Amino acid sequence: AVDVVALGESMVTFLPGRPGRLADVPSFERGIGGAESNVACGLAAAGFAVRWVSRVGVDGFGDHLVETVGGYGVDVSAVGRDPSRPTGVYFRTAGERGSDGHEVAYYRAGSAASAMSVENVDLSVVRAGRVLHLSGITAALSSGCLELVRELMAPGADRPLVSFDVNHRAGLWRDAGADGPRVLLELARGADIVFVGEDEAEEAWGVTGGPSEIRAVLPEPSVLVVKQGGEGATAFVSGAAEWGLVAQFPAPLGGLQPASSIFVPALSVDVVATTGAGDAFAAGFLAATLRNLPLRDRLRHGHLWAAAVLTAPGDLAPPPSRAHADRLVALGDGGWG
Ligand code: KDG
Repeated sequence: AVDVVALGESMVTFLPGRPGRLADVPSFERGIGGAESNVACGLAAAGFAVRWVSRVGVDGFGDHLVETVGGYGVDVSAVGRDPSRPTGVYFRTAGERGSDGHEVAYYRAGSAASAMSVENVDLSVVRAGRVLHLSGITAALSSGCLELVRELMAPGADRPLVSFDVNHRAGLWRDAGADGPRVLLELARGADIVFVGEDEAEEAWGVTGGPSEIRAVLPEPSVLVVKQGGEGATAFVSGAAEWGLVAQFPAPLGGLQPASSIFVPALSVDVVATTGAGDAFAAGFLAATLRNLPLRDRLRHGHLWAAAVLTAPGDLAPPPSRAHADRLVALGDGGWG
């Protein structure tokens, strides 16, 4: 049985050999990135059965993505190849996403993945896991991708639990000429577990009042996780709909109370690069969800997995071992915040 299926575009990434403006960086190191495959790789590295669904070109970068993601133990058998479109790549500078001087240059317009659609993706393969992880990036890639995401999220007996990371990428929506914030809100409202950054919610929806105000505009998801950068994260779970989740998981949802919320502080670490940290957080939270851990521990696992990526230069870093993570989580509030 498949635990998690993640669908989305991945790219070969080029990480700067030194800090500075993109115009000044003379050499780059190759890595891989892509929000959804980052989640898939983390979960597979932790021993979960994970499938990544996407499309890549018939080119060396496509081979590299499939081989690398597959090397993490992710099932890549449903990744399609498109002979007429290239695999996307992107370059970036060092530092924090969103900070001054942080530059990202995508070369992904017209990529193989941006041409994903209900026609060339096998929906039953995507719906085959307990959890389907999607993000707002896919919705921004093309109208065909948006239709695919909408179709996958449509209510139905075969719909798995849908996890949705808002991942607002203003540049992509600008290129698409579409109203990103409106679409992202619509999609988030239809998901079961939603991840959103406090800064993202402000940028996309103009919500400035923190987690409770974000919950007020997004009351539908059974689980809403608001990431508050270096401060921590707040999770909200809701009553009626939340009990729908119980049917998906074998044991009672330990520790979840209807209509409750919990804040857990982040770990304080020396940040090397923030890219991929949100994906690692989502992977850690989902890993703990699949293990039916209490809500507080789900947030703690999210923070632990994020810390591993924050302290590495690339988009990906091996998650902590389960035994190690469980020991740290068990320290509780006294040893945590
Ligand atoms: O979350 C990290 C991603 O942003 C990065 O891997 C690239 O998928 C990517 C994107 O579209 O920004």
